[in-house]
Amino acid sequence: MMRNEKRLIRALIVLIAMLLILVMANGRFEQNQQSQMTESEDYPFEEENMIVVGFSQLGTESVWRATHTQSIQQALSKENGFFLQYENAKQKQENQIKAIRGFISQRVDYIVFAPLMEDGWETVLTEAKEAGIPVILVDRKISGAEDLYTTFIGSDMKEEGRQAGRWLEAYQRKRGRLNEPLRIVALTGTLGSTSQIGRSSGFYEIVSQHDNWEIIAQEYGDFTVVKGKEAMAKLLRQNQDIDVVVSQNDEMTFGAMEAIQEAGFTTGIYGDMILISYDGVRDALELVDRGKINCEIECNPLQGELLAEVIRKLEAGETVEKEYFVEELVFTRENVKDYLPTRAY
Ligand code: GYE
Repeated sequence: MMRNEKRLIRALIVLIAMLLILVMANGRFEQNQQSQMTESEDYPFEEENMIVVGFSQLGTESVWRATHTQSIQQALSKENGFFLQYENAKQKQENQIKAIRGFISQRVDYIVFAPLMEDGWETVLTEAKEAGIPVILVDRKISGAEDLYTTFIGSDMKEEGRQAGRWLEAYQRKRGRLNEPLRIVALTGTLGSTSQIGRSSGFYEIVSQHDNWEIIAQEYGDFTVVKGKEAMAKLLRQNQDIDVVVSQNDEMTFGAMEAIQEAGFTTGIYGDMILISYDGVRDALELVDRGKINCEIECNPLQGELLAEVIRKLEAGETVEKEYFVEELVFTRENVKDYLPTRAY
């Protein structure tokens, strides 16, 4: 072989070796990059030192619920220092239990949850307690041991029920009919939920103070339009001599109004039946303004800010109250115009 050829081959070998080194080095760099990425995707909160919150919402049955979820998501945002994991239980207790177990195994800093009904949480909340994870109840409460949760943030449901009764009293008094007989039907929410239990007992408390008032029938409408309509239609099939309909949320009220209309009756100020509803979402407030719903007992879903504040207090080692109630109003045709233009939901 000529000397020049030998040189050329040697140069080629060196060149190939250099290329190989470069390719391998690049491969390693990319691998490194990728593993860094998956690490930060799996554990962004650890890296950025955020407060990790697992939130088990009970479902998406109403505008109230959607607003409640949104309020919590907005307040517990990344910008505010939270890493929020949201789970929707779709109205099934077993899904909520599963979600809470998931949060426990992930060792989140806090568990926030809106219990579908009051009973049946002892086992899973004891597990959370044993894992040392504070539980914050929002919207609805649980029955039994109070040491299974740190604090509650939501509405005073029993007071909401009383408000409905008190409004009815005032309305009848104003019309000079306080002593006339009143035949009342109730559309109630999810059986065994704090909103159903509290609103019923608060309202019945006032009803029982009037011998001339009678709750002639009650049906569960599960807080949805469809069930509310079904329940009202059933009540109307049984008895059409109804003076007052009390419906425990706006969705059931919308459904009930359809059933009432289909049966040939009207509601509201000039209607055949007095209609009282709970929540006070914008569409319902519009119906108050039009005189079709007599009274809306507000239930305030904007609980996110208060929740964030309470968690920050706990983070700072401060003691917190056992329950926090949000502020709520009563809307009638007299005051609703002041609130309608700014109603965000
Ligand atoms: O009134 C209803 C929702 O628990 C206060 O649940 C809540 C109730 C609310 O489905 O619209």
